[in-house]
Formats: sequence, C-alpha cells, structure tokens
Amino acid sequence: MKKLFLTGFEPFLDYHVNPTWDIVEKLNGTVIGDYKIVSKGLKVDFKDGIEEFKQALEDIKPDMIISLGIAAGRHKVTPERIAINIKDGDADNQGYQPIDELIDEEGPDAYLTNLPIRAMVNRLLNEGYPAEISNSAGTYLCNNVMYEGLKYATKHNILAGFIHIPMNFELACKHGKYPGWSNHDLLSAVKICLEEAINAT
Ligand code: PCA
Repeated sequence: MKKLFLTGFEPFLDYHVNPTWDIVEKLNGTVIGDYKIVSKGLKVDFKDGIEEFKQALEDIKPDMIISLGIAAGRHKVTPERIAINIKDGDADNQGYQPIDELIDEEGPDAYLTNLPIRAMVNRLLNEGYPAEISNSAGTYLCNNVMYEGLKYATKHNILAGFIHIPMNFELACKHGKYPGWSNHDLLSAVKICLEEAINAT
C-alpha cells in the first residue's frame, strides 16, 4: 500500500492548541483508496522541527506529502500554491528568529505545489466549506515545511503540498478577533482535500 505522509504542528506563539496536531493524530493509519496515512506532529522549530521532518521523509519514503498548519485570521481552508526560499518572521518555539534567511542556499527561489489544489477547493465549495487557493504560505514554519516537502517531491517525482486551515473554536474564543471553525468541520475539510489528492493519482 502507498503511504501518504501527513504532518501537523504543535502549539506556537500564543496559540495554546494547534488543531492540526489533533487532526493528523486522528487520521494516522486511516486508509483512503490505495493510500495509508502516516502522520507526524512537527515542532515549531526552524532547526529541529525541519530536521525531524527531513529525517521522517528519508525513513518513511512517502508516495505523497501533505502538510497542515493553522493560519490565524483566515476564515477559509486554503491549499497553498507556492513555497518560497525564505525564512523570516516571528521567533520559533526555541526563540530563534530568522531574518531574510534562505531556506536552501542552493535551492530554487520557489516551488509550486503539484497537488490538485483547484480540485480541492472546488470540492470543498461543493460540499459547503469556504475555501480558496492561497498564493502565500508566509515565511514562517509552514512555508519552510512546504518548501522541504516539495524539494523531496521534486527529487522523487511524487505529489506534495501544504494546506492552511482556520483556527478552531477554542483558539478563536481565546483570541477574540479571529474566525474559527469546529474541530469536526476542520477534520471533514482536511479529509476532502486528502481524497481529492488521492483521486488525482
Ligand atoms: N502555523 C504556522 C506554523 C505552525 C502553524 O500551525 C505557520 O503558518 O507558519
């Protein structure tokens, strides 16, 4: 059976929970079509988190890679189109804050996802979930994981990409000014994206 490597992230900054961590735990071992989901929660850490992700790719040898993260303030599920070769932004969970750094000194400026992001968005909309393609995954950990996933995918000729999801209700209640979705709807929307990705192979 083929392996779909699905990653989420731990809590970070003042986001005390991260719904992507629970979603990937829940989906670990699930079979969709010819694919078995192999999940991992990642550290929000530019050094160890990214190293662990790269090591997991070598260990698991996935046939597809989909990574998840929350995007505070977004009210739609947003499959990402592009990962750029830049690390910049807030401090990670170790306090490390890159400024204008390259992810890969020898790497391309950017990678475009080869996931069927238009089909994902269309299917989400058809099923009543607000969704749109995003043209920026930012310059924080999510962009970094997407970039490394696509670097591996390019080398191994597999599909890879990243989906940002909104906060859940728990985070939205704490923060007050950000939109949120129920955990149930977030999980259903992610499953739809995985199905569309698998249908495309
Ligand atoms: N979102 C952050 C990192 C972890 C997460 O869930 C981001 O968008 O980079």
